[in-house]
Amino acid sequence: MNTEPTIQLPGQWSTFAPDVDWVYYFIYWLSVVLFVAITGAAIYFVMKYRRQPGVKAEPSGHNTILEVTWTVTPLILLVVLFHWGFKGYVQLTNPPSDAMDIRVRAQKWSWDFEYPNGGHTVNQLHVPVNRPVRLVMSSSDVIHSMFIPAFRVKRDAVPGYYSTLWFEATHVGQTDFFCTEYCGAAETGAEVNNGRGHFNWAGHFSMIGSVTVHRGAEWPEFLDGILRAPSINGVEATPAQWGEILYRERQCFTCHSVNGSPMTGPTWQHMFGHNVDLQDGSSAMADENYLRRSILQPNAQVVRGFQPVMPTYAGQLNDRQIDALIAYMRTLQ
Ligand code: HEC
Ligand SMILES: [Cu+2]
Repeated sequence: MNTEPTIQLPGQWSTFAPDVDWVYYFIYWLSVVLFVAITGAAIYFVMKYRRQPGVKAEPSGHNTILEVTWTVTPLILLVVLFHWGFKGYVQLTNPPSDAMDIRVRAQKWSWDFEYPNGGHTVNQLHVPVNRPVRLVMSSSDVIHSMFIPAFRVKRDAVPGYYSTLWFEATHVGQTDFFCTEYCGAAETGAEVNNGRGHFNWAGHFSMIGSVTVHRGAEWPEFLDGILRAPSINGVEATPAQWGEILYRERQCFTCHSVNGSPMTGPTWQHMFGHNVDLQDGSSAMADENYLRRSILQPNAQVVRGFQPVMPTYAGQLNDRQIDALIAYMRTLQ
């Protein structure tokens, strides 16, 4: 297996990659040979049978051997290709029964991954090496599509339907995944930095992320880590520091600024401890209970002047993470 990229294909990082590449190169070289042979024959015949004085054009009649050959040869090639393709398709769609499940939720414009212990990551998929993993995917709005080139796998995430995708990574390291279904874009109203540049648009192009393949021994440590406060220079982060990390990791920044400018959602600056005007004409005090409810049931109390477009984080953020986010909001006075 070649884990380095070639001119045509990315490195081979999963058990599928060698087979997929074999079929790919077979079709590629078959096309090259047929292109040269057919174009060559066409040029040769154009020269050989060009109009010549004194020679009358006449059909040459049947040539049974020739006709059988050009019918049977492609037939055999196509049957072989179908056989390989179908075998590969069956493998790709049937995960082994001991595969580890990761729940994938796609939405405009991010990916949420939920691991067996209930921990989450956003736009960063983590998997262990040499172990079959099954992604159980859904979408909460439009059709998205998960494509991991180095694993040679791709499948749509469809609203109202679970689709699955499985692979077994064979190489430790970090690679990219993409959304390969154009899923729209919108102006965010303010400049945001998503770590790959400054934008005042969010959209399909923001649905790019990384896949980290961990050594088997590091995997339990990774699972543990997503439930705990991260450490900064070896010291466990304070709740407010953790909240700031979650603000970025969980993509709150795509709709909420911390500098006073309204975006798709209200700014978090001067929010904690102030009165908030609500859509229904009433107002509420932005205390811990109000903020917690805004995160878990965003449509229960909608802030005046904003659309009810915030997704719920119920089941995605645990209590300690919500506490950390509130602690961070509290510092933004
Ligand atoms: C898709 C855009 C979007 C994302 C992503 C988003 N929000 Fe919101 N949020 C909104 C909008 C719009 C509102 C105002 C309407 C409402 O109250 O539902 C809002 C309101 C809020 C409020 C109440 C604000 C106020 O001034 O009263 C809080 C708290 C909040 N969001 C927290 C979060 C947290 C925490 C995250 C990340 C984990 C997050 N939001 C991610 C769009 C978003
Ligand atoms: Cu998408």
